[in-house]
Amino acid sequence: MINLIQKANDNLNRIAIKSDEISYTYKQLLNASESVAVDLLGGKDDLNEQRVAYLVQPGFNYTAIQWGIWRAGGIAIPLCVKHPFASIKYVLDDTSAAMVICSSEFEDLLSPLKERPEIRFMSSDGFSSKEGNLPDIKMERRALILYTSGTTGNPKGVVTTHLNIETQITALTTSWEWHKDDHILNVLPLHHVHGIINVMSCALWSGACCEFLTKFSAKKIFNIFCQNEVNIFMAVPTIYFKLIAYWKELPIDQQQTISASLKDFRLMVSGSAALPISVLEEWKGISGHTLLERYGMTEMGMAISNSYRETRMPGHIGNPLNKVVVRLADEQNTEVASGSQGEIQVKGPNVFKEYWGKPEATAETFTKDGWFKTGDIAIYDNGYYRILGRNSVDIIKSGGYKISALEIEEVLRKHEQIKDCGVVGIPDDEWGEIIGASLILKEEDIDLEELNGWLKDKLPGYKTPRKYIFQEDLPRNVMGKVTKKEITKLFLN
Ligand code: MCA
Ligand code: AMP
Repeated sequence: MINLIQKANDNLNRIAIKSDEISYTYKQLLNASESVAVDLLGGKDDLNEQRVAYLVQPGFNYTAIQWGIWRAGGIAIPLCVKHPFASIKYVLDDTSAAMVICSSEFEDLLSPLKERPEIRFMSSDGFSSKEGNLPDIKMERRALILYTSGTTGNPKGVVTTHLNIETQITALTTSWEWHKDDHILNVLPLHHVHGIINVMSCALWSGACCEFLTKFSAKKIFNIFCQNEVNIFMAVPTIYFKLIAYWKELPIDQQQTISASLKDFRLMVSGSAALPISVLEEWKGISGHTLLERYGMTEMGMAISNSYRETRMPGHIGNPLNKVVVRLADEQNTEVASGSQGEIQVKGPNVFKEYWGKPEATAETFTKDGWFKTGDIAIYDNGYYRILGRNSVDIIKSGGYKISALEIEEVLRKHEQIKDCGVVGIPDDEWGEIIGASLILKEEDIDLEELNGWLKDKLPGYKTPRKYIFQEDLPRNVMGKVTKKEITKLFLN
């Protein structure tokens, strides 16, 4: 996102990134990303939207690589550091990645792919300092592909352009009044919009400091907060739940120290899943802050947000952000009457370009007159949007991750003892939903430990079912369609 990088020239000597207790300036970031770009180009003028995937922990190298890919004219594809080989291979195949950059800790994982002549493998530690001519990148060009689960089995690659990303960033930096003196702590994975755009890119756009913690730990987060440098925090509701649970177990003097540090924060945001009012209230008791809840999606960045300055309405997501147009529509894609519920549909330069290599899926997700159909159902209530649910039972939100029930079912059906299965989201205070699977077995018994072990190299941990039930047959309606709500009820009993 090319203006993001140009803006770094205004802040050369300021701290851009803090990772592993080392601080890096914007100048270091510009130099390192130039070296990456020159190496990626290898003498060419422009990568011309070649796909460059990278498997690197959040930190200075991660950012330098992302910027380097953009400066060389490539499309950046961040891979999830927790994904098993099968999920990574799927992304590399789907995007026909030309280059893969990885740090030494992931070399073994990727070694089966090294035989492939069409992929150039590079080490993230191997970029020596270089200068060179870099291409001029137009804002309409593709910049990023992020994978998201949908109502079809396999995840889809969401393509955003430099313009989309810039619009997504500036909507937030203006609304939430980001400035140079801000300092944010990132604890989120960097293969999703929440971490990449809302946290990292907004900070770097503003000349602020983005500090990274690679592995979630409530203790480490509070320790960092108590150093009184961080003044902005953004997380999914599960993380606030975990922080509250940890804080409650601490002795009173430590609780007081943490609460005193939190009171000095400028902004605390929650999103990626519905924020339970109980979590909002408990966090307010601990920190003195009413969490600012906002609503977004991989395909459009943030679309609707509570206000930074005005009242934040618990249980509501607020109003459309700058340049984002929102309507609520019925199943015929007609705008509903004021006060009625409908699907959130969105237009604006923040909305993605396409699903990579899937023109039909792209066409299906837009109305004929160009509204992006989110699948989320909402109502406009007392001057604020409020989410009521989704129009598909096959999407599960767990720990802020969007998960397709169908993708998990497809994998489970490949197990030799499983005849059929139905996967559902079970409401859960901590995770939002946890994944439950009803199994129809070919034989009488299955060893669940063995099953989870078998799943380990096929699905990431957060897509693995936490609860199982066994049925003779799946519940179906008169049309023969599996009734997922009946399965969910069985888990709740
Ligand atoms: C992990 N575990 C789970 C789940 N995930 N259990 C139940 N349900 C789950 N979903 C278990 C693991 O198996 C493990 O158990 C233990 O929890 C720790 O796992 P780990 O993966 O290490 O989890 P964690 O480190 O504790 O992380 C929890 C987390 C993480 C920090 C909340 O889930 C997370 O980073 N979530 C954020 C996702 C995100 O950024 N989403 C944004 C996408 P055991 O120890 O027994 O093995 S949405 C987006 O970008 C849009 C645009 C938006 O609106 O923001
Ligand atoms: P993702 O595809 O991972 O980007 O997830 C986007 C989805 O997360 C949206 O379609 C919503 O269902 C959900 N989501 C994001 N923010 C919120 C929120 N504040 N409240 C409820 N759901 C949310």
